[in-house]
Amino acid sequence: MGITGDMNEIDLDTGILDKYEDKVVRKASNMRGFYGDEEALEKLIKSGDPIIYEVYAVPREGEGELSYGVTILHPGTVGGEFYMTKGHYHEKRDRAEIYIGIRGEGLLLMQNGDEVKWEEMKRGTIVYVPPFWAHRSINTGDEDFVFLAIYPGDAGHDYGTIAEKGFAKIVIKEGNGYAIIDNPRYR
Ligand code: M6P
Ligand code: ZN
Repeated sequence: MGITGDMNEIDLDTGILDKYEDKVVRKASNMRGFYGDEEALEKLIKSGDPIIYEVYAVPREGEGELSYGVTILHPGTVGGEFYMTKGHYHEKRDRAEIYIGIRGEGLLLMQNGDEVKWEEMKRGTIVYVPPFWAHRSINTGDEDFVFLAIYPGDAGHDYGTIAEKGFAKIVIKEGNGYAIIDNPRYR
């Protein structure tokens, strides 16, 4: 890790960034309140508190700039719900984002008010998250789901709205695949 210049390199097979300035690690204990089955989450925390996901970012926070980062979302479930990111709106709601799939498979769940949509992602998938849409990624596979995200430097992360209300849909394991169902806890 160190201060990066304007050039960087990503290993397109692993998603590993040569240089990054911010590393965020979210363990099971950082995800309290985000899963329907709170008991299952506490059990997971007690059994070693595994890392759910890691973000390696190069932030450029000024207006007009772009930030980017790689997220490595590990495989697993909590009470039937797949491992996922917290998800957020942008503090500046009118800021968009682009996701590029690198490895593994997952979903990008998006929400604007009560309206929900999603896209499947794998290596090479590009998804445009329009302004005003909250976004959460979900690992629906059995290996790491890795993607690159690029977003306006001044977008900011608003986690509060999602932490309070959740997404209107949750993604659960069903057989060898997944099902997207109404979130019974959605407010
Ligand atoms: C993507 C981007 C980042 C975000 C990360 C993890 O890389 O959208 O801005 O931080 O995913 O998601 P979250 O911040 O919702 O935990
Ligand atoms: Zn974002």
